[in-house]
Amino acid sequence: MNITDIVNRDVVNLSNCESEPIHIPGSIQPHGFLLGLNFDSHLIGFCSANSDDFIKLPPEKLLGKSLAEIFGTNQYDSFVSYLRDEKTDQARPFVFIYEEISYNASINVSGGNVILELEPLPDEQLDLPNLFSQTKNFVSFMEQHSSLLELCNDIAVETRRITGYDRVMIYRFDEEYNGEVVAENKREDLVSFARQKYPHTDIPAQARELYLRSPLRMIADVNYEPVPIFTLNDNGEKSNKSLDLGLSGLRSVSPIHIEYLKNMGVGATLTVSLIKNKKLWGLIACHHYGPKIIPHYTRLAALLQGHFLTSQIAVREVAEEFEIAQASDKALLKSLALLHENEDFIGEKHTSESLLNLANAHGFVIFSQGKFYKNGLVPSEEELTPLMMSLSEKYPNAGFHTDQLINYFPEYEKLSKYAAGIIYHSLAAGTPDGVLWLRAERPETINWAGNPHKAVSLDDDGIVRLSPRKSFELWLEEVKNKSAKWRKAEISSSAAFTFALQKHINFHYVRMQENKSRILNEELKAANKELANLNWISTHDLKEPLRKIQIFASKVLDRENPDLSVQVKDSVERMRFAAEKMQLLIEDILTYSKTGNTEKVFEEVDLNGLLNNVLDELRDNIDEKNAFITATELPTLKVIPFQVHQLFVNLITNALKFAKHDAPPVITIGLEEVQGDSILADKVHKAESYYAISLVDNGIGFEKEYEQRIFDVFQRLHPAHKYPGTGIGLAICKKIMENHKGHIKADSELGIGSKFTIYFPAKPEQ
Ligand code: BLA
Repeated sequence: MNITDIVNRDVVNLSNCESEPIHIPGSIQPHGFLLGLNFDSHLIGFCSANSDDFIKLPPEKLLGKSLAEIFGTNQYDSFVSYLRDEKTDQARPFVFIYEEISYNASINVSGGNVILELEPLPDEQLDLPNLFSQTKNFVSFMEQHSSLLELCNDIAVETRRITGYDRVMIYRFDEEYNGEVVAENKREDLVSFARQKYPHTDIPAQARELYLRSPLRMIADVNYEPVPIFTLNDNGEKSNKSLDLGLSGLRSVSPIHIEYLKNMGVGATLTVSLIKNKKLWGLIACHHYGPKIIPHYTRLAALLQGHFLTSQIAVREVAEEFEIAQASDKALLKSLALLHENEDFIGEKHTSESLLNLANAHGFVIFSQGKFYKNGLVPSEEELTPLMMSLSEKYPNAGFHTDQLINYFPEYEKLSKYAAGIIYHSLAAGTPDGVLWLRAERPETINWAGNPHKAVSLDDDGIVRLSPRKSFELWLEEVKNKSAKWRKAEISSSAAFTFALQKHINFHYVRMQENKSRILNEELKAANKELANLNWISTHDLKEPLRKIQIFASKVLDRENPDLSVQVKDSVERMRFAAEKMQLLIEDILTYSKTGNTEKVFEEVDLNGLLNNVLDELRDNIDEKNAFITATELPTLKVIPFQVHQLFVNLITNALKFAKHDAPPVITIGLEEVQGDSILADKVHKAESYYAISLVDNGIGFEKEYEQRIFDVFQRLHPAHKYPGTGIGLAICKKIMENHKGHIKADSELGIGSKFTIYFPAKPEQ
């Protein structure tokens, strides 16, 4: 018979231990022996070298045989039915008896093999632990304590009581799988490991992966000699068979880890996985300072402690998180109430304590419309401004939070005193407006057991030693620029508040606009009222004294008082002239204000007749200037007669006034029908047709740039002493055309003449 072992002899060192295939060592620990049966034939395909130590049969005598040949047909038959019925229930192990010695058989299926691990029973009997008292104790722990840490402590005490290890620790992982001893129960003389932290490299990923599958391991003696597993070498060559021992309790342990334990001075261990949401949350880690084997059912009792604790982790964590969430929620509701009750929340209520409490922050800042509103502990505005800019650029839409701002913005390290951690939300994308919750730096000292950065140690020659860290001397790491972590509830409360604040700001803005337009409206009304007053004042208070001045002046001058000196006469004459001008101005202003105010009564009017009336009215002026006026046939239109009358008066008076000195004025009044789209004015309907009545003169004209401005009130293009007038006439014309839903336009060329065109809708709306 040709047999061979399946020991994995690949050399493991610190640089490849992350990929060490710890599930297929090809060897076991010596406190039991292993048989691997072919799943179908039940013939022994694998056997550990130490079978001889237990049943006096070496692998050569076992490989290729049936179990019936070794243990007899009776035991074999009941084992086959056990395999069929019980599967591989650890709580009901199968017991083989060989030469009056009982062996506890733990069974698992691996690939095409059924693996049997046989350990002699300590007192020849399966010692059932008192499950009732264990459970009762656990229930009382649950009732006594609310915090998870207190529960961990109780579990450590209870596990040590049940198993008798020198030290029992509850070891908890952080996100990076660095571990911390969060609870410990130990022999009194031992140094405590409580609160110590160990780097994630101490338990590599493939080991953690394996501990999810197989939740309990025992290393009975770190000084053990691994026992090779043999198999038949069917074809005479070197076997490349392997056996997955992932679920086997006897599996031989990684030599790196053994060295680690030796460095720690530990003689034996028991480890139970604590699993939450399919992830390794932590371990119950037991140390003994000498070899230690505990029987099957005691191991199961330790496993049960693990299950107890596991069952409570999620519940307790959720309960603790819930408590925080409730407090944060309460503060959020209070903040929202303040927001709803205060129109100027930002200005008046930004210092409310509830704003800090909703995120358990030390500081809070709103940056809105170029102003900071600060609450609690916050950096200066000079320091906050660039931070706010950076954040709004990097996170214009999404929220952002961190407990270590310098990881994202190293340039703000000096802000860590107050802003080591932040929650940020933009208030309006594309602007620097936003909100910030701040947490101050929380300096922390980590008690690393040995320098975590020196997982690999160099010996004196500078050669990498194939051993884990030898030194477990405390290595204190000061953690800086870091705040406490933001919890889910705090993050979501801050988001909820920001959302409400955004709505509040928008609402506030709309209300402000409404307010503004209401005030404007009121001002407009007041102005209109004032204008009406002006009418009244003008007639009664202004016109009357002016009339008196004029009469008085005329009297003085008429009498040709010889006593009056030429200067006095001149002064009085000027006074009379000024009064006359003033009266004209008042009348024009009145007309202007009336043009907008008076009720507009439209009537069918024959514009030819209307024009004739105007020309009659201006007859003296026309004759005096020797003016020549021609007009084509004008239409009959629905207009406000007195206004259109005024319009023609103003336009013709203008043409007469701005005539050239050396040539008599020639004024031509023409008519055309045009489409709205040719007019180029805002309020004109493009699709409607218009009557375009033009007044062309040969006067002094004006420069093109004034073609628009000329219609503004008090706009003068020519010096008043040469061309007297109030500067309101054309503004009145414009207003009249607006009243008629029409338009007025000026075209002119300096020194050539002007053309005024007035557009009336051909079919005015009713
Ligand atoms: C496994 N390392 C482990 C295990 C623990 C630790 C608990 C599980 C195995 C067990 O003992 O049951 C680490 N044990 C600790 C720590 C404490 C403790 C931190 O009691 C603290 C009190 N180990 C290293 C380095 C490597 C390494 C540097 O320190 C490799 C680079 C490897 N650790 C390693 C391996 C295993 C392991 C490979 C798996 C052992 C196995 O199951 O075969």
